[in-house]
Amino acid sequence: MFTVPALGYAYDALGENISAAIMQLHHDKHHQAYVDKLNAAIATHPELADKTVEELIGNLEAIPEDIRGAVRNHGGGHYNHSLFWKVMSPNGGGEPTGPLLDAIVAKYGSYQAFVDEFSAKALAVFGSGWAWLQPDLSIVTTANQDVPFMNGEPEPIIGLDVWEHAYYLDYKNKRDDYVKAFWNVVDWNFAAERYAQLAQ
Ligand code: MN3
Repeated sequence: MFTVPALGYAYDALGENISAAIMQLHHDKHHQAYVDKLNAAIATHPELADKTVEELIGNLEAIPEDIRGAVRNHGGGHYNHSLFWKVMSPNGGGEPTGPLLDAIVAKYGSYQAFVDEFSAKALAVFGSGWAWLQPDLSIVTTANQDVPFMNGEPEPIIGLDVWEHAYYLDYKNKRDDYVKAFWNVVDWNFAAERYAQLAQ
């Protein structure tokens, strides 16, 4: 049985960037719903019960057709949100350091140029989806709860949820203000660790 991982910080820890009301709803209700529906799908195929979420969504062709859509949507939702909670931190913000910063500057010219490009792509997602920083430092977007990892790509370093449920309570229709606030809470230490693990 899959479970929603603990946040690792208080609901109100991200301050005005993302309110406690959003964090509680997003973590306790939305993420829980993905987990519940993933569990319900897997319960119909006990042979999959021992698989990790990475094993499930990383090999969707192997999933029985009758639950493939559910595993893609709800397994993706579980994987993506589990990462998202770790990408943010009350001690986040600022700029990356070390090899990750060097690589970002080498590719984009500056940290700010990277932020601008990532933000523009996140704002351009039509409807619900995500923006991702991949280990090769490309910036890609997906619809719904898809993640490039589903298509044989490496796991992402960071991801930004641009579903309305991630920001509507605080920002209404102003996704751009939410994306700006996201940079204030990105945990670049976590991202640097993932980059060290996942690059190459
Ligand atoms: Mn979400």
